[in-house]
Amino acid sequence: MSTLIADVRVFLTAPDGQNLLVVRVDTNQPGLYGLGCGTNAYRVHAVREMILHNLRPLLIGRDASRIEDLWQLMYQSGYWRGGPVAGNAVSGIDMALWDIKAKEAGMPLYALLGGCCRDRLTVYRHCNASTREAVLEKAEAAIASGCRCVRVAYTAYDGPGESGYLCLQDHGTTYDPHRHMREIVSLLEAVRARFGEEVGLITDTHERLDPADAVTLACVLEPLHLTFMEDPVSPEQLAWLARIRQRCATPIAIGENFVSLRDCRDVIVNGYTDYIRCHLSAIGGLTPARKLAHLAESFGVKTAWHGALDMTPIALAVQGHLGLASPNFGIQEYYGYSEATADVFPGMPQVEDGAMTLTERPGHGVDFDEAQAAKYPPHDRVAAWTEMRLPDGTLHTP
Ligand code: GCO
Ligand code: MG
Repeated sequence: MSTLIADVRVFLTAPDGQNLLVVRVDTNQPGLYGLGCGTNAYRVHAVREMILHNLRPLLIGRDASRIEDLWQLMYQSGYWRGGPVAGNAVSGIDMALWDIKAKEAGMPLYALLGGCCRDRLTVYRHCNASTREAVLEKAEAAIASGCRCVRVAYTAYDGPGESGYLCLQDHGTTYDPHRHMREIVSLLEAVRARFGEEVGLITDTHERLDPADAVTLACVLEPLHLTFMEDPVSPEQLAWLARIRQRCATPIAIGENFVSLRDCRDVIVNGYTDYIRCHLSAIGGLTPARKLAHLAESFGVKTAWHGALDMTPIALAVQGHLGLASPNFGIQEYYGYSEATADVFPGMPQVEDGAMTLTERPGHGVDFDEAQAAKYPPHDRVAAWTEMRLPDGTLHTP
């Protein structure tokens, strides 16, 4: 008997403060369901509406085993294709369908994807703080726990007499790009000097700099032998990556805010990046991510999928399974979720000795506790960090 899609449900929850979106696809087989992540933390309601009003009616009664066909059907069913929201909606369903298929096969997802080609999924940890000492302390703790690679940044610089923030991500109001360049170089030098060449170093430029400044920074950082410099330019300015390549050997990682496979394809085939790091819950899920991993492999590019807190542990697990089965896995971003998130997502990935581990259960291995999730309702807070301004008040578009 075919496994048919019986229902598609959507759950919103915010156990770590970020809005998360979980998709549950039920089947006509008793007890067989799949879970996926369709999180776009800033647009969860729009994604939910699209799933419930457009994709659910499209999918009910269809054969759940035909993942590729259903992906194509969902992708083109609204005539205008692509973009965030639609990409998130498709991602949530797609991951759930892979979960169902692996459960039916009785295999952990990585086995279905071709099996392990490595023993460990090396992670990098975030060591962000507002002072150099605090960053060094965090890096020390991460390294002592077995972590072999750290991503360092000032989240804010609010020392005495300072009028604003040197802010790379959160909590900020004012952003001074040139100060960012100066401060990040000396911070990275300090971390390198303290921990030596054995430790991998990452910095996230977060598309904050003008492209010409990003070229300069990449050149200045060359002697520090970074694992990578992340997102030096925005998706609108990808052509500038060519200049970085011409000028220096600092490795580049890009892609967390790409929503089109065309953006990824161009940076891969042009040799603009060393790592591709999309948000699997935005690009359409595992189906396109597998294709991307294969494309990247054939061009000598590694994966470093986006692993921030604005995605569920389901997406993190799916990335992990893909990483285990991809010869060109590079490194996995890992923030670390709270206890509250662990209660909502039993079986979520864990990190030990600098590596991420997954359960061996059939499927992606992460479950969803609806009652726990209901304790953390979603919110309508406006994201403050995307309204960052230059010292003269100009809105600074990341
Ligand atoms: C990262 C990212 C994130 C993003 C966040 C936006 O490298 O992990 O830059 O921290 O800022 O995902 O919501
Ligand atoms: Mg980033």
